[in-house]
Amino acid sequence: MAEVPERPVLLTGASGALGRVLARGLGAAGWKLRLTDILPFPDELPQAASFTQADLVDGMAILRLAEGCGTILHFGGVSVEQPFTEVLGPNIQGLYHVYEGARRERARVVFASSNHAIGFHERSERLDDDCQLRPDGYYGLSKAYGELMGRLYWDKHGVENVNLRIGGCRPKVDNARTLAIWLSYADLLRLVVRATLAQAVGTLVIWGASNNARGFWGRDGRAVIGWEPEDSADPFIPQQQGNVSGDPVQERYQGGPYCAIGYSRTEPSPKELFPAR
Ligand code: 15L
Repeated sequence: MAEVPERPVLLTGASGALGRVLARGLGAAGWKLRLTDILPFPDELPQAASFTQADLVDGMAILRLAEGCGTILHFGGVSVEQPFTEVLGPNIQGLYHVYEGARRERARVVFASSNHAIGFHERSERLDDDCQLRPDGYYGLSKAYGELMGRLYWDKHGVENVNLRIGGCRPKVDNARTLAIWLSYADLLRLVVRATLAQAVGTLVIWGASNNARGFWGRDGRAVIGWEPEDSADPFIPQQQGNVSGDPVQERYQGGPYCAIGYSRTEPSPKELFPAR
């Protein structure tokens, strides 16, 4: 029989696309799940699961939900680029509530970080887990903050955490950029299982991408948890390689469309570069 965590697992963002994949997969494996989201849970509840509708900004609610849990899978919060004021509550304050819950319960945090924490690296670069954080918007900034929160809580309180820098986790490879960043649902599920069950993890960053030949990312902490992706975007190369945006900012950077949102940099003119001439 598949291994099951000793203590219950809290899953935030349970009603979101990835939360639903995890609730279904982990529920089917017999995990004792405490699901939560600001929105109602749209699916049938797995057998050993409960659901509580709650806002991440409500600290008391999150601390109560974390009581007795051994792991918090933090997939909740704003999941796309939004104005700063929209991101602030769920992704910054909410993250603090999650980490405080983990500290009190001696629980591990598995955090859904994102490629948008490093989105302003150029596509020609191959990045390792210790590359500079280069967020491509307020959403990406909140994910970078989340990774740093993990660093702080490990160093100061010994709270273990695994930060999954997820690429594009969706059912299908939908364009040329996704050929590099695709993470299949099945690879995500196996990744979260290993991040939860692995013995000692400290604080880790793992690139959340399947085995894609066109990938941007290299070394990370996957060996510590014993995970390797099994799927690949490669079969979709012929169909998707020409499916590009035509926007130079999007195509230049790893974060793609997020980099172009509100982008106001202009290339310096020769006069600005060489004012003396
Ligand atoms: C993300 O972080 C988002 O949550 C997801 O909706 C996609 O936009 C993905 O990044 C991506 O970069 O394609």
